[in-house]
Amino acid sequence: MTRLSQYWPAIERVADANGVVRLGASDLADAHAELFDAWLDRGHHATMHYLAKNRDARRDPASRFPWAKSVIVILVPYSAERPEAPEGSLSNHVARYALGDDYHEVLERILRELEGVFGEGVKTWRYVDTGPLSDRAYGARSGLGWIGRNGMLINQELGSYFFIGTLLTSLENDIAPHAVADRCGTCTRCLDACPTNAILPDRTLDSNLCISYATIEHRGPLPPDLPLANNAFGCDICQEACPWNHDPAPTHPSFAARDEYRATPVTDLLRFQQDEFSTLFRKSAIKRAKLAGMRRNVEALFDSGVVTEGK
Ligand code: B12
Repeated sequence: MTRLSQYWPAIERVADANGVVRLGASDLADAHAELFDAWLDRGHHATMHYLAKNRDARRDPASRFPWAKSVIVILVPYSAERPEAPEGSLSNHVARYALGDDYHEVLERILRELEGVFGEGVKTWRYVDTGPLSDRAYGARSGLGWIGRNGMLINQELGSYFFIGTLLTSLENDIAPHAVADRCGTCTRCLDACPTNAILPDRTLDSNLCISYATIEHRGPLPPDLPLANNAFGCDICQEACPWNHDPAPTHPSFAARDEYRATPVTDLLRFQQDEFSTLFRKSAIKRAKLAGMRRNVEALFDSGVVTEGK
């Protein structure tokens, strides 16, 4: 068997059993690779230098995996609701995607289950964020949504509060994507809401200005005069403003908001030792910011008067 459609019913079954809410497939062309190159050339990746590596593989994934012919794309929803919590709780200051388990591990596990559908002779490669490949570009190409004005892959029924996982396969793609229209229309709510004007007219963003980048990826002192709004880790402002997020899908169980984050005042992080940090953020994406980064972010919330007690 050499075509994806022959495995599709089994893939759909396994995906469904693992909490995947949308499934799609496409060929390997990334029709927008030039947009990525321009983004890098303008320095909009800030200090995320890893993104500038393997440009050839990004333009043509088959240059790295000569057997690769198609990509399967999965969407898995995270918590669209912030849990009820006392003022000053950690959960009030963390982006929704990080309220539960680390998505890298969860989506890897799901993609591994999907690989189990194929027998000997079918080659596959899993990507969750990890490779020179735009998850959103393939999500759009698979017909799972459109690239919104805020840069997010938006699905008409789900909104944008979901993760994307991709699986390269050696099978020919014969699953036809249904065409998806751009439904942002003339809406500019995300642009108007972003307090740092990080979103650019070509639907990419300047990471140097993005609160998500500053609070998660940036090392060292925060750029002066960059307002963090309410955020100690990540930022959802451009998604909160989006009208397509008003009726989101139920959360995958692994991404349910952790109770400990409601019970922990965000200012506790100022006094945390490394072992306390590692315990609270075990299997959590928040580990990426490191203890020093989280302390820096909470200090900034104090300095701007967003958090006033607990220092
Ligand atoms: C680096 C990175 C970041 C950086 C830079 C973000 C950015 N917008 O470029 C920072 C740290 C700021 C960041 C923040 C966030 N991230 Co992030 N991030 C990534 C990562 C690792 C690479 C993105 C990248 O290459 N950016 C460069 C730009 C140029 O590429 P791109 O965003 O993929 O855009 C391509 C498509 O838009 C494509 N395209 C395809 N078709 C079309 C059609 C049209 C008309 C247009 C204009 C473009 C277009 O062109 C671009 C180039 O190929 C991806 C995982 C991955 N490997 O893809 C996750 C990813 C994009 N992030 C994700 C998430 C959840 C977030 C946050 C919501 C987290 C948070 N709450 O703080 C924010 C959202 C900020 C935002 N509005 O984008 C999800 C997005 C899911 C979704 N529904 O879209 C991803 C896919 C991770 C995942 N596996 O689920 N992120």
